[in-house]
Amino acid sequence: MRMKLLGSSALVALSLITLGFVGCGGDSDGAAPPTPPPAARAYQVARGFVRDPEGRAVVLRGVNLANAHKHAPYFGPHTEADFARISQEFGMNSIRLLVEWAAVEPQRGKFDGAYLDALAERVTWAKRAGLLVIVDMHQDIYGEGFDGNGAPRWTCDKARYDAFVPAKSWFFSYLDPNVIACFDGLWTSPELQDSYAEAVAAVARRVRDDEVVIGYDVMNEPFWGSQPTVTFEPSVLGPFYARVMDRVRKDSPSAIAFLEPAATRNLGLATQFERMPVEQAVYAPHAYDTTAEQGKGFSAAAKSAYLSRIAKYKVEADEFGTPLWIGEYGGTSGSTGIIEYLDAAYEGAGMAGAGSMLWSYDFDGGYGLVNADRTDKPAILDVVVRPVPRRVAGDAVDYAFDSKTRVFTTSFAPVASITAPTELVAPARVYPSGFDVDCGDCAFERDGDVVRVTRVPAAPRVTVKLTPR
Ligand code: 9MR
Repeated sequence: MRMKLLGSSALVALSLITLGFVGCGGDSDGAAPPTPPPAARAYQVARGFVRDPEGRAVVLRGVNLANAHKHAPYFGPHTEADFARISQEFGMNSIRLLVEWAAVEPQRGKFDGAYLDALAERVTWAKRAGLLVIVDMHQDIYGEGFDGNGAPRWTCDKARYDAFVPAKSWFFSYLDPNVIACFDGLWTSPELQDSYAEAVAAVARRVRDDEVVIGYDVMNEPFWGSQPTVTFEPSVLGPFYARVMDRVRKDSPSAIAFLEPAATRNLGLATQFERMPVEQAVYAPHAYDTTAEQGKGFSAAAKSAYLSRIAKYKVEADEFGTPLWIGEYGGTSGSTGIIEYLDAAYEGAGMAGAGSMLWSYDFDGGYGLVNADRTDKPAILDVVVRPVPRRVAGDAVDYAFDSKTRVFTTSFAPVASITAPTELVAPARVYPSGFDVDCGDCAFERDGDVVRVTRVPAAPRVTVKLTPR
């Protein structure tokens, strides 16, 4: 296998760190239905943010749902009540909903209608809970042939699966030559890429709802196979993203493309993208500290480098002219420094005005937000459940929370033509005795956990501050 990467020690360090993604594809399901008319209530990308139909900047704060979706039967124990909890109790407005290619298209060219129905049911739960959905075409270690997830087995040679030797830590398995060969199969086969695109389009046809499913994270943590890392993004991954989104938009014209850089970016290497390869895109890297991802905890010394990483993501997003959305951040609940780590993730996202999605809303002793026995992890919830400026009638939004004083501030440049109110959510977990609102010479209304700023002064920047009672 050609491995024109970065030298083998860098490669080992690289693969050391998590971040995988999906695999290859199959046939289409025949003629696609006619393209639906443009949506009346579509979300779209403008001036550095995802915008709601009223033009407000939407800060997508939410959870990944869920690790439990990776393997058959492709759904976890979550019920509609869990979806409601994300919104009502955690004060979040969105989920990154994990979908597996193998679940959509277990046999080449045959889509699993029962799976798609069950997926659509979850989208209905999200809608009733007031959550926006970003469909995440997930993968780890290419696919099911390698005891990973994502691609169905039919997308690569059985001999490759048979010859695979799992590594001790799952993410090292990316270095297995058989895994690399299957990724190469996808990156070099237009037919397989078309199959992938058809599978995502099959999902889009079943769940399209412009008020809820706002877009597609086309591939989780794209791995480069044996493609040179310096050209993989612009020459291979970008055209792949364009191919998939062109196909998806035939069925769902308003779908936003949430585009991840290559997994090398998540490991700290520079992105080689100079622009996003499709219109209406959101830049969607992940924010893991590589030491923490190896189970070695998060130290105070690591914080500034971690914040710099997120600040650099913001610079990249600005250069691309796209919003920034951190599709995954998180850590295992028992690990050293986990509270500081999650706090830093919020701080970094807030400085960048970015959306961010916790990995993950599972019930387990690891990254899961809740224990396996369904009891809460109070210290984790205390740092994950935070106020958020969920819809903002303006530009250049940022936000911050001081965990000692519990003072929350958000500021933005108001845009007079956006007439819908700015909405902040201040969950009761953060302010059990209530909170005061200070926004200078503005007018606001309160509705439980929600503050609606209905009028702001004619100033270049407005700051809203919440203080605990
Ligand atoms: O937390 C997940 C772990 O339990 C799984 O064994 C592993 C392989 O499927 O995936 C972990 O989740 C990762 C996600 O799929 C991709 N980004 C990093 C996540 C945390 O390591």
